[in-house]
Amino acid sequence: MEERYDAAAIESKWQATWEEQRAFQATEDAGRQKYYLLEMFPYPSGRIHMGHVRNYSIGDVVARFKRLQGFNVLHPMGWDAFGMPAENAAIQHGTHPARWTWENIAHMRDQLKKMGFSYDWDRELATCDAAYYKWEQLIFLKMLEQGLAYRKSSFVNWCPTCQTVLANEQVENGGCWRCDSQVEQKELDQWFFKITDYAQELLDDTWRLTGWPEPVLVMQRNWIGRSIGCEIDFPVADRELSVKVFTTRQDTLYGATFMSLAPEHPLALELATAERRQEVEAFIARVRQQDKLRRTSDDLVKEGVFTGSFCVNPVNGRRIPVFLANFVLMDYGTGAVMAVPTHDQRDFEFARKYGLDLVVVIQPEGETFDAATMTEAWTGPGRLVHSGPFDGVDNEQAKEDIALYLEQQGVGRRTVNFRLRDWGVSRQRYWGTPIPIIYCPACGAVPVPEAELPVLLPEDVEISGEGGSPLARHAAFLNVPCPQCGTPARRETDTFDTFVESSWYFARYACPQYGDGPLDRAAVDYWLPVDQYIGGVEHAVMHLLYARFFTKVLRDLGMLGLDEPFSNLLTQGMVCMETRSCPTHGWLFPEQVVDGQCSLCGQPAQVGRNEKMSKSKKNVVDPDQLISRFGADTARLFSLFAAPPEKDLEWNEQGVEGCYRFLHRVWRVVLDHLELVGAATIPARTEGEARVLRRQVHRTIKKVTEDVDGRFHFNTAIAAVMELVNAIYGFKDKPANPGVLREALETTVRLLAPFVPHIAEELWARLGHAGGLEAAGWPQWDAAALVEEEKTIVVQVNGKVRGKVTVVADADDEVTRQAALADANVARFLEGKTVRKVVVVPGRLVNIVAS
Ligand code: OW5
Ligand code: ZN
Repeated sequence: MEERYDAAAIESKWQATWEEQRAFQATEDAGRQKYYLLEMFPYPSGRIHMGHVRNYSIGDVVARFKRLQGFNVLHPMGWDAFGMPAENAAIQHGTHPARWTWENIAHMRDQLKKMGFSYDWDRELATCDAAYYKWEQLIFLKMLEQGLAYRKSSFVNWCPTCQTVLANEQVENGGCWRCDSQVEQKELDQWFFKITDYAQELLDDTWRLTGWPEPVLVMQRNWIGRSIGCEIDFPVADRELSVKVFTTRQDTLYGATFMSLAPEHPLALELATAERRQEVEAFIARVRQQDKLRRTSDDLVKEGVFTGSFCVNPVNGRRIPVFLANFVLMDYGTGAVMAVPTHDQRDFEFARKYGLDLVVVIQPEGETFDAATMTEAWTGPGRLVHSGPFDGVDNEQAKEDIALYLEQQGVGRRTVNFRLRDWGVSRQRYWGTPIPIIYCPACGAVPVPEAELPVLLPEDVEISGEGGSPLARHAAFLNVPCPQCGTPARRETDTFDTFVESSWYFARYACPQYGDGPLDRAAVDYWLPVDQYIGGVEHAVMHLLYARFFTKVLRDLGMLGLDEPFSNLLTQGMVCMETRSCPTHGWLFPEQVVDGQCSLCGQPAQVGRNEKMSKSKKNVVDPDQLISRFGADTARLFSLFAAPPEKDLEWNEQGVEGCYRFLHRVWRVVLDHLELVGAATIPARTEGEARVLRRQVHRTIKKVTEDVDGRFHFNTAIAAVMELVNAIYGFKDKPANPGVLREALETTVRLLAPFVPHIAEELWARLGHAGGLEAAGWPQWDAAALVEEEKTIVVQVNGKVRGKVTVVADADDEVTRQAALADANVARFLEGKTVRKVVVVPGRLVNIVAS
């Protein structure tokens, strides 16, 4: 009786074996070449989703492939365990964030184990574990010592009803996500990391990250946003005061017709004249309520108020009115903008609204703008007009010339500016790493002494989502003596942004249990950098930039010896699926669609676009279902085969079934021939069909090796193995060639090992190998087997033999014809003649008719 492919049995058997053997445990070994493969660690949200399955299947192929190639592979997994979802769950369902998180971790760990991913579970870490965040607190203290962490006042979203700070994602259309009250801006002291100190290095090093996708590098460069600009002093008319503006468009200086200040600008009230003061104060109060993100968005309604004061343009003496404007923020440049409505869209809208002057100072080639009839600002290139001595100069050149002129006149200076802001790391949340600071009425902000770390996050708190942080109501946590003077003091109740944890976890995996500091130099020196990092493209900027920043900081603190954390980066696309909906019942789950109809009412179900999987659109597939129906190997194979990693992956049922059927075919072809192949060995010489199969075996090894190694063309690699399996099925002369057949079957199994490790191990064992696939290593192709047989072809010119050429045995007519015409001897007999006809007798003869 034929034994069927039983994925569940095979998978649990091999998972148990790997666990028992600690098969993926990594240890430093100076004698072996290391390979550190890392996938972005998950938030323990509850259950794994298809995005995880894809990310971790891709990673596991690389880890297993490198292991088979003999590398000492580090492949760890852990949990990005702090963050808002745990608190939201607590608010909505009353479960404690800690319990919610640890239960989710336990469940997701099981799910990952069921997928057969080859992690070194001994190195597992969770960022909510004090054994991890203790060291993060220490790093913070060291940064503080170096001036890389500092405190400054900054604005947060505040819900007056819930009496709590809201994260940007908790603000929906300007309202609180929970109670819909109008969100206000509240000024709080917060901690910042000085990432701007590293802006230039972070930018420069992007040019050395040759293993990163270009689009990610471009996004990072734009985010850092280096520009050359000018600081220009505008004297206030009739006063002993001046306003410093920052601009990157000094070429438009002659077109400045008013000035816009951030309402938070320190001179805002100073410049308000007596009769305008009331209005100015009201405006400032109103803008404070507006959310900062919205204030910079394009569709914001531009609003302002005239202060009553004027400034003087230092290059042409023009008196320009000074406004406060809602779209100007204090954190960009100097908080004061010289407004050039003809060449800046926001200034244009503002000028039209308040009836302010417009002067065109840049004219593009072939156009003549008239300020009166312009409908939008011109932000493109052109030559200067109405610009005194600079008329006619190309505007890019004018940026240089005017900067120089301002410096010579002593009214301005050239500046290098970055769009990048310092990283605000304070979060007014409970479920995070406590910031190790104590506020003393006498000494101010005092760092917690190192010996007192960790500052433990207390767990006996009640989370309601109202009334501010639960830490502020926890007396035992809050009230402590000042470490410097002993007076009663209060702990910082803010916690770190969770991106702080993910900025260094990759280094901690080198020494997850190390107890003498954040990092064990010997271990990190051996394992780092990460050779290959894999994750979603949504982390192209923040996470990947913060991790690069931390690497440089840890280097400068002497904890690491490298400049960049990730040598190679692979960013994966989304997992998508068609949406389906019913006119009456809205979105439908896939299983609610039966024969194209809504199973609730029978109306035809409409097929929508392929979109990112989401609960709300019901276009989701649960990995657990997939595993229980088909097994982990099929789930893995489908996520690798359906699309190249960087592309979006479109879910389709047929694709999954196709993968499942393929594994059945592999199973059957091996089992059916176990007896025949016995202990046969590969013969030294093969002929005919056997030789052709052997050639395909070795071609496939070569193709899969090259496709997988650094190129991640898993789909084409798998397709090549599928073709090989077809060829084995089609190989007729099996009884006479057991050795060739054995080689073909074994190669199939070995090549599939990184993709579908369970079935591969099982079949390898069935083929009589006791040692497991890793011991066998990655197959090598035999160059001799790749060589195609050659044939000698006789070439006749007008019926007489004039030459002989050698071509591969299965060369087609065109190749043979070209080879014949190219032969030197033949060419001699064709000199001065015209070729009328070429007859090819495949494998034997070419006859050229010429006259
Ligand atoms: C998945 C990747 C993601 C990341 C990794 C972990 C998702 C790709 C896009 N802890 C941080 C994190 O991102 C990483 C730190 C290093 C900062 C989906 C998503 C998707 C989403 C949902 C669903 C299906 C598919 C189902 C929704 C229904 C729920 C019931 N992506 N593709 N498909 N952690 O846990 O989010 O970028 O590399 O793996 O992801 S994470
Ligand atoms: Zn004190």
